[in-house]
Amino acid sequence: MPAKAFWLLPLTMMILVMGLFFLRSVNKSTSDNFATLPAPGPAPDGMAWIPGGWFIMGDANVQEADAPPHKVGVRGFWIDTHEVTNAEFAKFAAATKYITIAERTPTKEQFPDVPESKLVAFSAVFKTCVCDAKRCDADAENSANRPWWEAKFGAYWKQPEGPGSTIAGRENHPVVHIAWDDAIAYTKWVGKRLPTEAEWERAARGGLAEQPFTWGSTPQGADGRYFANTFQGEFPSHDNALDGFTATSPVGTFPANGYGLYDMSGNAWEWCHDWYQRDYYDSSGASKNPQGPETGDMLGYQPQKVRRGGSYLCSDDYCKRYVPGARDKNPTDSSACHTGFRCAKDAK
Ligand SMILES: [Ca+2]
Ligand SMILES: [Ca+2]
Repeated sequence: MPAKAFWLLPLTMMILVMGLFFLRSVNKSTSDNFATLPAPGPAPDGMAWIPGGWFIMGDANVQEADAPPHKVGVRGFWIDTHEVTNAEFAKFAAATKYITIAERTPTKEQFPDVPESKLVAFSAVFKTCVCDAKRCDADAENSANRPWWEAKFGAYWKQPEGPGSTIAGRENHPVVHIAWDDAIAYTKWVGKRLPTEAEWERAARGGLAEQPFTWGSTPQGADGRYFANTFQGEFPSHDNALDGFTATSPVGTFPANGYGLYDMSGNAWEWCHDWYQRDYYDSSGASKNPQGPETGDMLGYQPQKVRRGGSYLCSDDYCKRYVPGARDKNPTDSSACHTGFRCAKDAK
């Protein structure tokens, strides 16, 4: 065989293989380019379009579980512009006669170590207390053991502070004392779903890249300006309420982020679809439309789901988790005075 012919076959093969790789990369970059997709139609009532695209998810400066920041892509989707309110949840409860987890007597399976006589319906209510929060945090085996939490009989969404309290006058505040299972029941009723953790963070960042806050880089309180309902002062002993609120605030009180969403920082924590694993980001890497791990880290006997955004109890001196990259978690049946949700919806 002539020398030229001898090289012709492998050369042709090499060109073919390179061509295939080139075509594959062109297809990949086209299909990954979610960002150019416009809203598929008029926004459903009370929702905003979050354009798909790649973004840097996570935060290296708050907790280990939020790091490392990594590249994630999500498809475009709809999300509620505000947290689900008491008025909205009341319609659902009236129409379906739904009883929230906080109203139900817990079972022996949920709390195997609690005597049956002490199993009563309850929810977690915050109480001001004088203690060293960081020291308490280090000593507590789990979040329920921290002294600023009280397992309060009779506390639920209609009685946020327990028996005798009411949501009258707070119809436009986020509904709280909502367990993950309750949020799912509501989303099904309204024909929506919970956002994934990646969708939630994409939405919270409001189109800003790698900024510490949902509104940019200006700290809370700079020049007396407050961008979210959080906790000022010394946690958990004294809330100065320089932002105007010691508990929940009406949704939409603070400025919207770049996508027109309110309270993505603070006010009420918001449940997400995903199971929570503390080290999930170590293994998840760059991914498209991540749905979270197969199950969650355990708290006692139960795996935990993700919640996001922080609440009116987040403070700079103890828990700065009102930033868009910070994560939190709780079991699906746990509820508290600072936890609610908002809904998402697929583009159809
Ligand atoms: Ca506040
Ligand atoms: Ca919120």
